[in-house]
Amino acid sequence: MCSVCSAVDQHEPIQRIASWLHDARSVVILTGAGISAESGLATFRDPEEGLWAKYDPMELATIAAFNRDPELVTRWYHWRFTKARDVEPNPGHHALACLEQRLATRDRSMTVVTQNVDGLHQRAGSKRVVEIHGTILRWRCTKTGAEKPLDEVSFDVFPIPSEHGGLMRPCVVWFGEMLPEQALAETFDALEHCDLFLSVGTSATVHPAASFIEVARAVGAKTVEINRDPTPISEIVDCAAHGPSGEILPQIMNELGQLDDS
Ligand code: BJW
Repeated sequence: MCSVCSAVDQHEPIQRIASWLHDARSVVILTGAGISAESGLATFRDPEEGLWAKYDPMELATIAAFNRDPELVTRWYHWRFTKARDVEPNPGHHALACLEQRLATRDRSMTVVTQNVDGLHQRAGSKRVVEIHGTILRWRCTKTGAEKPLDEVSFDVFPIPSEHGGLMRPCVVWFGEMLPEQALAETFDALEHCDLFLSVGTSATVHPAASFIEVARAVGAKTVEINRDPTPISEIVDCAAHGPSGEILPQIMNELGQLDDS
């Protein structure tokens, strides 16, 4: 505890995480909706503001829901990408982009494995981003699987007919759907070679992402959680810093800067 304000003292974990990043050779950072919260995008499981507090995931985020009511699901994802397009990356996204650059100059590698579909890591400048739950910025035909970027999809009618006789759906991974093969392969490759794993802004409840930490632990990587609230992995990580990632990540970068300069 901090002796002055009686809040939990975050300085020690921040220093520790920075020193581990300083020494790491290969870093994997798993991110979730919490990292985009400070950009103004709702998370899923917040009891009051979360998307699943207002909408039923089984009515919106499954293929059965889309087949039942494609208009409703298409309108919902249209609203979601409009929100995502209108917000900006926050200091948490920027800190990770900066970290990747900094590690690259020392010949170290870093992979962001994100569950987010909003494209904010890339807009902040992160280069190596694996989107395990797909992206809302591409849509595909339900009949042929042919993909299109958002600006080539016309949202004049809902649902959106594809030119091949199917419907256009977002390239996101719904419950019960397999994760993209290539993204999973890249993720496991990064996990099997990492010596430091950070879980940032995720409730660590959706599989298989929630079990990536086990792969990292199995190869002997140190594990870290940065999240506003405690989660099921808080007890097993080597170090946890609880608070907004848009504040904690820049603080870690500051500490790292001092270590790199010393
Ligand atoms: C902050 C903050 C701030 C707030 N700073 N932090 C094994 C066991 C049990 C079930 C399964 C299993 N394996 C597979 C399953 C089934 C299922 C599953 O996991 N179900 C669980 C819910 C139990 N998984 C699947 O179906 C997956 N497919 C699959 O495994 O295929 C094979 C298979 C099929 C069937 C059976 C078995 C195997 C696919 C999962 C797809 C998830 N899709 C969604 C929607 C994507 C599209 C869209 O965006 O609409 O992905 S659901 C939703 O949850 C979204 C997210 O990516 C995902 C994770 O949520 P996330 O990011 O963690 O957000 P929150 O809201 O949960 O948490 C936010 C956190 O941030 C909180 O902790 C806050 O405290 C924190 N926070 N502000 C820092 N400022």
